[in-house]
Amino acid sequence: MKKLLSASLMCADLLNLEKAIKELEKANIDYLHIDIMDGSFVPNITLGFDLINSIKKVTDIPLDIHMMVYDPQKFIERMNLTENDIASVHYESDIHIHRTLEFIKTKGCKAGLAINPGTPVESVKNLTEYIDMLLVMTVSPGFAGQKIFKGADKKVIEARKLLTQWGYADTLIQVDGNISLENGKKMYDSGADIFVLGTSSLFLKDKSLENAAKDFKEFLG
Ligand code: S6P
Ligand code: MG
Repeated sequence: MKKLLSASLMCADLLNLEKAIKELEKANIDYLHIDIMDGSFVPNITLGFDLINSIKKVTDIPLDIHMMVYDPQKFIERMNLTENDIASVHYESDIHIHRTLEFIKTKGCKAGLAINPGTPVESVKNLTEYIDMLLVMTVSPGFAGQKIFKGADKKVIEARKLLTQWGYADTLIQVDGNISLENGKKMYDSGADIFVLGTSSLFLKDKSLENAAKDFKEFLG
């Protein structure tokens, strides 16, 4: 399994975002995770899609955009994305999800498909050809600081098993929500490759971003 770290920017000091991004560069973070919400698909609003274009101007760290919105295509149309960026949309948010995934590919970036805790892994079977990454939500999306759902590790094990069985062993698995050191290790051992780090392990009061990222990687073994 890969060991890629994606820093959840909604958990950063938003009043000093550029400073946080520079620290994340020093911490060798692999992706910047940007949560886009619409107050409807999830009951919250966080970062806006215009912010994406501003962030692109100050860093080369690839972006990992997690769209928690209905009708995601209309937002993606307005983003400037490049080869190494990932744009993920929720299976539950779009009745034309296949068309949207194909559209993401026309932007030249990678496509991710996110599933809520209640959505079975089996649901994505017909879409595997269109995705580079499966985002297994380990909490119900919308808020930072929640508790991981029971059975998240079993779901990641199942996702890894089914993707391999379907001929997509190389599809990356991302986990998002309450990825603490202990939960991260459990998810890594279950088959996850990309870890979204927020208040549970990266943005901590008593540790620098650099040390927190280093400790997380070491803990995975
Ligand atoms: C929540 C969002 C996430 C959070 C992240 C926070 O809906 O998709 O990306 O920002 O999960 O991490 P933590 O460690 O506070 O749960
Ligand atoms: Mg997220």
